Formats: sequence, structure tokens, C-alpha cells
Amino acid sequence: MTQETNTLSIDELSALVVKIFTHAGMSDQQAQATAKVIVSGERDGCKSHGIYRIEGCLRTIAAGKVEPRAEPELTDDRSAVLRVDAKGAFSPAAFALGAPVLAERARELGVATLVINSCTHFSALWPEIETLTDMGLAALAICPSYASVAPHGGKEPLLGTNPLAFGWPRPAKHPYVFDFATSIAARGEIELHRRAGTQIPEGWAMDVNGEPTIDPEEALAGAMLPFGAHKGSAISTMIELLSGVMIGDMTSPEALENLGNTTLSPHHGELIIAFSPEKFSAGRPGNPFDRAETLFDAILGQGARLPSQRRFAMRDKTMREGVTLTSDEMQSLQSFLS
Ligand code: NDP
Ligand code: PYC
Repeated sequence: MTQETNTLSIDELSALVVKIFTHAGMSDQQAQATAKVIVSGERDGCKSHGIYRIEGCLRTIAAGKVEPRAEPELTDDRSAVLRVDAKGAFSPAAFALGAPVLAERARELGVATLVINSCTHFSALWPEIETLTDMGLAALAICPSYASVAPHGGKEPLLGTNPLAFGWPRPAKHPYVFDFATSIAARGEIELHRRAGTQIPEGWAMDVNGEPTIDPEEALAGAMLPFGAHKGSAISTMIELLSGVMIGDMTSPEALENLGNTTLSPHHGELIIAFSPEKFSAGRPGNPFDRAETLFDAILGQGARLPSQRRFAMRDKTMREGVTLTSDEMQSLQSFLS
């Protein structure tokens, strides 16, 4: 049976999500920043990190596992390592505080890093990457999650779904951006299959006995698989080392132990690196932005598409036409205000 749908403009959806978060006790700073990444996900057709995440955020607030009113604090010793203490709040407000200083430092030094410590993290990373590419910088962002992925050759959850995102600025065009989990699929995708009552594809996960499964419930209780076998497993381990161990924050197994279950958003850190292409290429032949376009043209010339092309096309559509939600989704949003 087809459900009735409702169409909301991006501004209407943003106002509703901010209202929900404020109603749940978040400060205006936290509500605005957190709503922005969720609405961006819905706007760009990234359902696994769109409005479906609101319920998890509210559960995390109700469980006392996130600080809804904390004010992030920036520490800057004028080096290439900037640090924002999120003080237990969701990550977006901490990133918003650090991003302009990160950009300024990367332009000055060629490369600069932003360490976010003590944040609660549920979001996609491409909104942060786009903030930096919009400022003319190349950027890379990584973070752990909570133990849910078996290392290649293992059967127990240990690594997180550990996202890796990268962006390259393209003058007068949408940037080149990719952003993916280092598990074969994001955990949010499996959760969406569970809610829809559909099976997951073969090769995504194992059940608690280490046997392959296509049942989302069994997959969520068991272990997910890294993408690209040993290669994804090693990249995911690197993410644990750089954005967990190196920055003095929790790794995915530690985050799960701290959280106590897999139904809430985990507490850990994040590492963002910004690069100035002009600084790195200074004195070398060719303009880096022109040379990048030659590469993108060659990719497109083979009939391949660039990552984020689908997302930008969806954004163009929803910015014009609004976001269409099912009546179940609308009812669920309204229920958060009662
Ligand atoms: P997807 O597999 O959906 O997409 C990964 C990337 O690949 C996107 O940039 C996508 O672009 C691109 N892509 C997809 N198909 C093609 C294609 N045929 N050709 C070229 N590029 C393509 O991502 P995941 O499900 O792995 O991750 C989804 C989100 O989950 C990410 O945003 C990630 O940050 C988030 N996440 C967050 C975690 C956290 O702890 N905070 C943990 C894990 C994931 P396009 O969008 O245009 O299709
Ligand atoms: O979808 O894997 C995921 C995820 C984990 C934390 C936030 N998103």
C-alpha cells in the first residue's frame, strides 16, 4: 500500500528539527548545529544519516549519554594541531567552532589538523568536508565509532564502521567529495533494512556464531564485515589509531564499553586534516586545480561518475521542490514534540 506523503521546504524541515532538539533540552547552539547536519542528510538523499537519526539522538539525550547544552572550547597554541573539546556534546557544534581557525591555519602552514575530543558522534562527515572545500581547501576527516565490525579473518565485533571522507575544491563547481563507512555498508543502512522488514545483501555481516547472515536483526547482533577484505580492515585500524589512540580519545571497543549498548550514539573523538593545494604545489609546474579537472574529465570521459554526483543532483531537486516525507515519518517527527 502506498503511503500519503508530505513535502516540506528545507527551511520548514530545519525549523521543525531545531524545535524538536530544543524541546528535548538542547541549547540553541547545539540544536542549530545538530539539526543542520541531519537536514543536510535528508536534503541530499542520505537517508541513513537524515531524520531517522533524530530518534537515536533523543534516546542518547534521555539516557544521559550526551551533554545537550555543553559549549565547545577551542585550544589554539598557534601550531598545526588545533583542539576543540566538545565537552560531551554532539560533534557538529565543536566542528563549527574549529573550522574557520583550521582553514586559516591550513592556508598559513599548508596543512593543519583539527582534533575534536570528547564528542558524541552520529553524523555523516561530508558536511564538514564541504565546509572546508567551500573555503578552497582539500580535506580529510576520520573517526571511530563503536565495536561492530570484525577485523578481516575474525568473527567478533571490534572495529567501528569508521567513516573516511575526503574532499577537493573545484572552482565554480561542486567539490569532489567521497564519504563512506569502512565497513561494507554503514550500520544505519542495516537499521533501515530492519525497520523496513527487508533482508540485507549477502556479504555484509555475520551472526553471533560467525555465520554469514542476510537477516538485519542477526547482523546487528553479530558482526559487520569491513569493505575490501584485508584492505578495509587495515584502513579501519588506521582510523582507530589516528582518530582514537593518537588523539587521546576512545577507540571503538572502548566506546562500546563506555556506552554499554549499540542503540545509542557513541562518545569518542574525530580528526580533520585540511590542506592548501596552492601551498603544496608552490613552485611546481601547473595549476593544481586545472590538473585536477583534467583527472576528473578523464574519469567522466569513461562514463564513470564522480562520488557525490548523485547527492548534489538530489540537493538541486530538494532545494527546488522540498523534501518528501512519508506520513509515518511526519507522525514520528510530530511525536517528538509531545
Ligand atoms: P555509500 O556507500 O552510500 O557512499 C559512499 C560514497 O561513494 C559516497 O560519496 C557516494 O556518492 C559514492 N558513490 C556511491 N556509488 C558510486 C558510484 N557508482 N560511483 C562513484 N561514487 C559512488 O556510503 P556508506 O553507506 O558507506 O556511508 C554513508 C554515510 O555514513 C557516510 O556519510 C558516512 O560518513 C556515514 N557514517 C558515519 C559514521 C560515524 O561514525 N559517524 C560511521 C559510518 C558511516 P553519492 O552520495 O553521490 O552516491
Ligand atoms: O551508520 O555506521 C553507521 C554509523 C555509526 C555511527 C554513526 N553512523
